[in-house]
This record gives sequence, C-alpha cells and structure tokens, in this order.
Amino acid sequence: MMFMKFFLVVATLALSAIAQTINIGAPAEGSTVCAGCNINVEVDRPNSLSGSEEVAIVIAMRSCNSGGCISPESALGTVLYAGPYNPQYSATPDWKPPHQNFTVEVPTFFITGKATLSVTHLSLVGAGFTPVLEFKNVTVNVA
Ligand SMILES: *[C@@H]1O[C@H](CO)[C@@H](O)[C@H](O)[C@H]1NC(C)=O
Ligand SMILES: CC(=O)N[C@H]1CO[C@H](CO)[C@@H](O)[C@@H]1O
Repeated sequence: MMFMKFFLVVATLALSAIAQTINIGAPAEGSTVCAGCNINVEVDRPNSLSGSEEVAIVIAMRSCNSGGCISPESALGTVLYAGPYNPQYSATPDWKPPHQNFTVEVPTFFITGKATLSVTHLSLVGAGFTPVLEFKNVTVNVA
C-alpha cells in the first residue's frame, strides 16, 4: 500500500514537472457556497524542477443551469478574479505546496444550483519561455 502511494506520488510529481499544473486546493469538489458570500480559493502550484514564470490566473464561476456544466476552455462565466499569481509556502510550515489564497465574493445574483468554479493559469515555462495555458475546475453547489 505504501509502495503504491510512493509510486503515485512520484508519478504525480513527474507529471507536474512537465505540465506545471496547478491544483485547486479549495473549495473542494462538491462543496456548497452561497451567493453573496466570500469564499477562499486556494490555488496550489506544486514545486517543479524546471523553471517557470508566473503570469496570471483568472478565477471564474459559471452556472450549470444554462446549457449544463461547460468546460472553462469554452466559457468562463463570471470572472471573480483576474490578475497576478504569486504562490508561496505557508509562513508556518504545513504540508502544503506553494500556494496563494484568494478571497473572492460569489455574486449575490448568482443562480442557485450547480456551478463550475474554474482557475485559468498562464505561465511561461523553461529557458525559451514557452507560454502554457491551463484550466482547472471544480463543481460547487450554490445555495
Ligand atoms: C490558505 O488557506 C488554507 C485553508 O484553505 C490554509 O490552510 C493556509 O494556511 C492558507 N495559506 C496562507 C498562506 O494563508
Ligand atoms: C465543466 C468542466 O469542465 N468540468 C470538468 C472539471 O474537471 C474535471 C476533471 O477534474 C473534468 O472531468 C470535468 O469535465
């Protein structure tokens, strides 16, 4: 079991080193948020070997009520944050990778029901500064 876990971790690390992928640390998949409330969006960026330069992220939410849950690549919906991304280790050591927390407000007018919360990430990777755009999303329930 431990052995399996070890290989899974190694495989995950190898993958993130290539893809520079970020992860949505919070909110968790399937969690409930409320319209008009502040939520903490934790954007993790596991440390990788190859250098990368952060450019920006966009945090957005789109209701699944019209046309179902759509991939953030096609439509982001309501933009809650757009700007710099500067992941850091926690000041008091924990097991978290470098990350940044964003406090964003779910608009009061947001339609209740399922919604896609997405993080769009632009970074420049390697010596050639190759632009890499990636999308991550979790499904939340707006109450
Ligand atoms: C970010 O938020 C998480 C809770 O989701 C917390 O555990 C962590 O310490 C926070 N990090 C910083 C740098 O404040
Ligand atoms: C609407 C949408 O893009 N959903 C995707 C969210 O991310 C998962 C993977 O974590 C995909 O399977 C979903 O299709």
